[in-house]
Amino acid sequence: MSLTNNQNVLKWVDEMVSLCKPENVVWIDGSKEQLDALRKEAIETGEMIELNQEKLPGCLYHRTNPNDVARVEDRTFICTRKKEDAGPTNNWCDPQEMYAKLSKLYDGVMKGRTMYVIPYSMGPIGSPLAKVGVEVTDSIYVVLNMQIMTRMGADAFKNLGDVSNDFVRGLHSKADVNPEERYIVQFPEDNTIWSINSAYGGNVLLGKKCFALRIASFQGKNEGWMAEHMLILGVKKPDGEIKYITAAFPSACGKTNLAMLIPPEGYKKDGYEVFTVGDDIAWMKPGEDGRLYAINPENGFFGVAPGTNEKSNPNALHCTMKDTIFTNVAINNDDMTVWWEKLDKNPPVNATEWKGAVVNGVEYTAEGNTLAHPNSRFTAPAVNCPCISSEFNNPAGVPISAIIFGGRRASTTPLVYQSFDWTHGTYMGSAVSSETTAAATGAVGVLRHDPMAMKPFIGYNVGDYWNHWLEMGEKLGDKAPKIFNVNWFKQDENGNFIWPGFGDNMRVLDWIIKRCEGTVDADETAIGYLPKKGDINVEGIEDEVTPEIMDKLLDVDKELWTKEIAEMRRYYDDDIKAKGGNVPQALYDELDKIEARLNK
Ligand code: OXD
Ligand code: MN
Repeated sequence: MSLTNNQNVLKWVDEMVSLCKPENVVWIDGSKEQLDALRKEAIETGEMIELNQEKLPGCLYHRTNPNDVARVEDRTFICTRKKEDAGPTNNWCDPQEMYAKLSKLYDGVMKGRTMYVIPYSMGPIGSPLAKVGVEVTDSIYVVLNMQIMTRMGADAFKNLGDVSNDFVRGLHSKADVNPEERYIVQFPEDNTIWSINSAYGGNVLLGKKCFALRIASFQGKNEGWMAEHMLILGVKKPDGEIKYITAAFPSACGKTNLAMLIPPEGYKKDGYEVFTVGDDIAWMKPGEDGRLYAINPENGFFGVAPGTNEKSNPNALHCTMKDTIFTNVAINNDDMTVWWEKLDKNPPVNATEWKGAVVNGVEYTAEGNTLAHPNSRFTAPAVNCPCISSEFNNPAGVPISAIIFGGRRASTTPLVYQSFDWTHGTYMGSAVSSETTAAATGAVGVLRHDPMAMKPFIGYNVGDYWNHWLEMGEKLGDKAPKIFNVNWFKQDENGNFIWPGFGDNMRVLDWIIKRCEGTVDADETAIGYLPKKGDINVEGIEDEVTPEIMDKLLDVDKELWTKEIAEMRRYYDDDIKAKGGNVPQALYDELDKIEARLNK
């Protein structure tokens, strides 16, 4: 039974059925009975494994094909009619050509299988910022994950009504998980996503990266809003006011950890608290009062498991204690619980590693193997989060006071600095990059540019995207959030991190909030406003962060910054402009201005 009278939806689903030729079509209404039946079926077929229901109630385990464990950027396409509209950061193909090629792969692909039709809302149902999607898939794993990650089920159609055509059409088939024929394709001009031959979350939960970032960034440009790869958090101050901040970091820079930060003791005593609105994606639009408001379009967390532990992120760990799907972590066979690297120091002796082999976990890890895949994941409902914001479901979103950019930089970039204005902040976002470490690649100091942490997710030409940022700044005027850059990863000469990070990042948020309120002064430097000596509170960590260390953390080295500016000029010229990206003149002007200030 279909769940809507919307003819646009019905017609499109019919077309997908004719193409994929499933044996059955099941509309997902989101009811408990239906989901329980699907869980049961998935357990019976072996697609999912039931974990210890006393220790991990409602939790399931799933293993993907070893060739299918991460997003595949080289097989991800933006198909716009004109190649220049996809720009230099995307793979491109003509939409008609791509539809024709993929139609052959989808033709009859669901024969003997069930097609599940999943209505979902990105954002709280009823929110003016929310959008509807429909994903058809042949995977129960996808249905169960979408139930956690989105507002899924019949209610999602309420926002759409009977006549609107404003929904994103997502077609997914795991097919036979053939990496040679794997495609993750966005057609932004048609509100359409086609994904085939993968069953890994980031490629198949089409509401997330494909819709909420790639398609939504394109929609946002045309409709006057922004879809960003940003966490959203609220900081409650001792006076009870909550200030909301978004932050964009490339992967492996701790977005989920910052979103769920637990303040240091001194801050807690003073009454500070941090609340999570989102850990990965923010949709932001000017509100009636002219300020920028953000919602988290998601309804859960698709977090990286390894490294999550009681110290790094107790709140995230807590999220995974019930109703969670684990993918590619290890199983402790003795009690059917889960384990991953750095969860604790005790790998299970009787373990099943992520590919499914039963091993002695202690010996196996001692030999240098990992029990969990490094990109193994938990899919956990947002309601499980002990510090979830009371505004999480607020249809109006939360007003944003500050936007933070950051990356992993061993040197050059100070702990924190503030842009002079929105345009300079847009420059800072365009300059986001992460440096590889010796441990990771063997080569220290290799820069990977990841503008606004959005490189794999901008659904159109990056030059137009930067221009959209500049236009949003003009629209917001003096109501625009202040823009900051942080770097938790500065190192000393011996490669040791010199900032403790994690909960202590609250000290930097504190300075950022005070800058927004205008209650703390700053030093004007060539690169932006930096904290004055003594203005980053180090109470309780004075032994670790001595005045000398703080000097290093806040150092602006003229030579390194001259190199940085030269590299940005090269990046704009060679990687963007020469390849069809229209770098706004205002960003080149920012380069000139920083250079002039450095040479003053
Ligand atoms: C990512 C993710 O890859 O959130 O950024 O999974
Ligand atoms: Mn992400």
